[in-house]
Amino acid sequence: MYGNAYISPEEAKQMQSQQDDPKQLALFEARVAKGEKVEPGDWMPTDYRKQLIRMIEQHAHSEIVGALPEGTWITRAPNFRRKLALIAKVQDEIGHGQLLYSAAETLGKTREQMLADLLSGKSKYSNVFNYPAKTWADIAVIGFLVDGAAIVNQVINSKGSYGPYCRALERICYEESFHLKQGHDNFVYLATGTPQQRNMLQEALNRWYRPLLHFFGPSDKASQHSEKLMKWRVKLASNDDMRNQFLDQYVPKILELDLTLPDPNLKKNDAGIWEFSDPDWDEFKRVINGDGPCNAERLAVRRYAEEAGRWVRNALMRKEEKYVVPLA
Ligand code: BYC
Repeated sequence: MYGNAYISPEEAKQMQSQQDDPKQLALFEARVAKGEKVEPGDWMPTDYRKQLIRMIEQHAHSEIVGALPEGTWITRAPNFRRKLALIAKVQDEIGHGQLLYSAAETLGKTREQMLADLLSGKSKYSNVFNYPAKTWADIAVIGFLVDGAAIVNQVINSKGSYGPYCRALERICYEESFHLKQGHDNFVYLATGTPQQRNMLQEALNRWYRPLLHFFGPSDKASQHSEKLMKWRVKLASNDDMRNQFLDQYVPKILELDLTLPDPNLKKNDAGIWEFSDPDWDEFKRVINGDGPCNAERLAVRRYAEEAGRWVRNALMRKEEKYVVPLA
């Protein structure tokens, strides 16, 4: 998938020393404009490399932190079938993290450094995973709507210019489509269940509405990176366009189940654009900068996992150790 194209941080620095050559930049931009894929050994502007590391790394962190709210429900799933599906989904999310860390490593940042930056709070991860999954209905909302939102974003990003990220995303999207099916099944089951199940789902939906609007990032006017990322075809749709696409696909599916969304101003205007009340962008900023309801808890669990898994990594990294041949 990555063509064994691991680039060390030193190699990446050397490649960056040529960044200011305007001829190289013009050639690069012409290639990207034609829709060609950029591969790890190719010349790329320093900022392209930096932006991709930032974005892919944040995405990888989102997958492994994103497994936590659902992971806590594995032991409490309402039946064996739901438990099996949830175990498989959580395992997939961790696998997505692996794929994405590998894709980011092709740009010259080591996995150890990425994880250190996650644990120190330097790197961000998706806002949505800093909220609690209070009831089983939150698992239905995550599986249907968070995964639905992720698919909108990832299908678009998978057509982008950086080969290793796109290839990782293509595979991730296949798996996400199964997640969406199980989330939809769970969501519809609760929506058509007892009044208690419906209430539980409605309450979860009310809790997730704003974080879901935040998921696609700040409005286009406030987005810092979109302009450059779109010029370099890393992003092929703006934050507002992706948010609109998501609302277009999912609001009708929610309303047809006689559920409501907690915003009286949510409506599609004559131009086909969804309008909504201010989703509290201050809350978004607080949450992505470490001050959401579960940020401290999520990082504490990751720190514990890092510590508890250290002996395994050490054992695997001892090159001089002879392999033990299994008896079977
Ligand atoms: N959360 O200039 P902007 C999953 C930050 S996992 C946190 O618009 P950009 C799943 C942004 O980083 C799928 N931070 O940024 C897993 C920037 O801060 P910095 C997760 C956010 O990059 C397990 C600042 O705000 N998906 O589905 O042009 C179980 C300004 O933003 C967020 C991805 O990671 C946010 N939501 O566009 C279940 C998708 N939004 O870095 C499910 C990959 C913005 O300057 N990422 N920020 O400090 C992207 O597509 C883009 O990065 C975004 C933002 C559209 C999210």
